[in-house]
Amino acid sequence: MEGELSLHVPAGSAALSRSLRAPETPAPDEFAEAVLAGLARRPRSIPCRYFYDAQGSELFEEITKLPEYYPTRVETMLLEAHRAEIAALVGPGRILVEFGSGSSRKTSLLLGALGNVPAYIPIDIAAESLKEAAEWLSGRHEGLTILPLIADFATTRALPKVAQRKRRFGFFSGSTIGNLTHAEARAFLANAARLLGPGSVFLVGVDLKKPASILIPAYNDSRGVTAAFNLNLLARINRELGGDFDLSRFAHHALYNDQAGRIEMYLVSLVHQTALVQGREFAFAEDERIHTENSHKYAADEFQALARASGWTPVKAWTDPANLFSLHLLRL
Ligand code: AVJ
Repeated sequence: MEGELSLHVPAGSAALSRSLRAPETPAPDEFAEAVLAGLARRPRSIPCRYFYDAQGSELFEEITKLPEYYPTRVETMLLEAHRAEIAALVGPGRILVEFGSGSSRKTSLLLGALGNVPAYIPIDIAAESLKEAAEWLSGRHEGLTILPLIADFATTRALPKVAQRKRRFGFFSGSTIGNLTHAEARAFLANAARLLGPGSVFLVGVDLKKPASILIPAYNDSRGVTAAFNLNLLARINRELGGDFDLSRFAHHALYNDQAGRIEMYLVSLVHQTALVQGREFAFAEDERIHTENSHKYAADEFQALARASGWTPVKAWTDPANLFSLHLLRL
């Protein structure tokens, strides 16, 4: 396979390797290019993966603890309730590959139930989170081989060589798939199928469609943590790209787009103003907005149709009694 990473870990050893940086990993100035291009286009938009610098990752962890933000809590509850059944369906001895692993807190539940896991490969763009997560996990799962991969999960084209020795079990939690459009989600699932390979299984956490009266508060919480998370994108531009955004003159805005079945987040300019980024000036009209995130919601059968269209066969789905969140087990 071309562009394949090779890494050798002695069989059966307790190894916490250094993170591997995938060849596809965005270069540091990719952030600058994405911001400059995003602010120049109409409508303005910046990809949501840039939320996750060290401070953004911390703010996201805070979001997951908010009373209004049900996804993390409900998904964790579903994993706790069904992990034994999931483990039985997945079977022992598979290498666990996690896409957009973040803090890996939910993974620990799966690892406990799975028992024999030859290696765990967390893939995330946030190098700091990966490091912290690997340390936290290695303290809880003695002898587990952890091979962190710093990469954008959406563009990862190869796994470390060691991952090809055993069958794979993919895990994509938190409804991160919701950040992708339907077309992108299909492409991602098809790429994951190629990456994980024949005989693999895939567990995907997907946020369900529900009334906007529940969705909106989840993305516009009363403590303003989601607002701080969104605004941190401008703070990050100021820190890393010599920006001079006045954060007090932008507001967080979240809406539910019923037609598209998704939450959309924006940063809205409260006044007519200009901002500098790497010496380039951008003018904002009052009420002009920067699109910063989509978070698509799927009915369970909608997601299963998408999975089928990408080559996967749904095995089983689990939902909570209030129908807030779903876990889908797929096989190739
Ligand atoms: C991490 C993408 C799943 O869409 O719910 C939380 C990110 N944005 N609050 C989501 C997020 C605002 C979250 N995902």
